[in-house]
Amino acid sequence: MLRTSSPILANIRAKVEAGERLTFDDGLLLESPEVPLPELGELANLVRERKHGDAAYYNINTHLNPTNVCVYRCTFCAFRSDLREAKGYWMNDEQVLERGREAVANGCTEMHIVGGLHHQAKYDWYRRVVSVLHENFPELHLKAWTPVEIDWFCRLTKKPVRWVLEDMIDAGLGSLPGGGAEIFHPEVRSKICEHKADSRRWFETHRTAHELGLKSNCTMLYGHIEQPYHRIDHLIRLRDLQDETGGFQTFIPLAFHPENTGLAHIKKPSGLMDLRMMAIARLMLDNIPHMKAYWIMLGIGTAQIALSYGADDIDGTVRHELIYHDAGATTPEIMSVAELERVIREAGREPIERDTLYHRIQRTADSWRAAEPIVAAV
Ligand code: V47
Ligand code: SF4
Repeated sequence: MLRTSSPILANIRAKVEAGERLTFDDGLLLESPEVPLPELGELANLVRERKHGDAAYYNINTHLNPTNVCVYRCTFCAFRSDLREAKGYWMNDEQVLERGREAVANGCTEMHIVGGLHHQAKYDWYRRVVSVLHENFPELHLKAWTPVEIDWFCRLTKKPVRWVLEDMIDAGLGSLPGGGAEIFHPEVRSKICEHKADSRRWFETHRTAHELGLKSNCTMLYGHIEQPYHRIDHLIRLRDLQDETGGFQTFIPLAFHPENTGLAHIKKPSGLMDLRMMAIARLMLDNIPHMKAYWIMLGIGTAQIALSYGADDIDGTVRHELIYHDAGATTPEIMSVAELERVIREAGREPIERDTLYHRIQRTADSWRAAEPIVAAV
């Protein structure tokens, strides 16, 4: 039973307590500024604790952005570079391998690989990023490529999505990250990332990945030009695919960071909006097991509070993050395991190290192994 009870939420509260699904209109109501944030948080926390108790998951991970040169010009992106700009880079095999060595030496279980679509890179170069890492560091899970990249690989190879995914799995791909989703509604997508893979393609890629046995994540980029109904539409599209395939593991709400982007005139979303988005996502996405409070993007303080507003995961130690730091994030570039665990405990939760596919990790002094799967209560 919940402590607070404003009349505006009475109907939704009854549904959440009974474990019933919320509708599009319920979502719009949750978006209303009249809904008190603490009560929204309390409802989301009810769902979060039902599924995960006090557990808060993290992993030991690193990022690799093999190039920042990109043919596209998404207005929200501070990471991309033109071909001839000084900040542009393009890694060779040795540089990629060096990142693999560093990851393994630091106990990483996961490498998150995404980047630009380089004008001159052939498909084989993208494939080699994965195969070189997998051949040399088979224990490292490679969570790589968004549907935007998979769509680009389809153009380069003139092959369908299924072929590209199968070929990447053959090279060592372990799962798909959640990026490239932005806002699915065409009223927004056509303004912020007109030319890259559209929502139909995004869903085709994740559906096909799930059919091939891959797990994946999903995201939503909020706090720019979108309206509340675009966000609820976005969440419901994700929920619909999850009903079909069950392949999403984690949803990550991504707060827009305006610095150095084409939308620099827009103010960064407040911490209050971040908490509201997390709570609404937890309530709407009843069939996605995990909600991630990505500390790099939220800041450590907001990520801690988010662990009581629906989130059960805080991402990982992270190293070499560029997308948010190029766009003005002031968070550290890395957190030690001790610090991550301290941050989680301080928020009143119990830290649990997981691998990418949500198995508990057991460590000895110099090795680790994936133990039993983590199962969310329905
Ligand atoms: O698709 C780009 C977003 C995404 C900005 O799967 C921006 O575990 C805010 O998807 N301000 C990439 N957001 C990051 C991503 C992600 C992050 C952490 C974990 C996982 C996971 C996935 O970042 C892009 C885009 O939506 N983005 N630029 C910006 N200026
Ligand atoms: Fe390129 Fe991705 Fe940036 Fe868009 S978000 S410009 S596709 S790197």
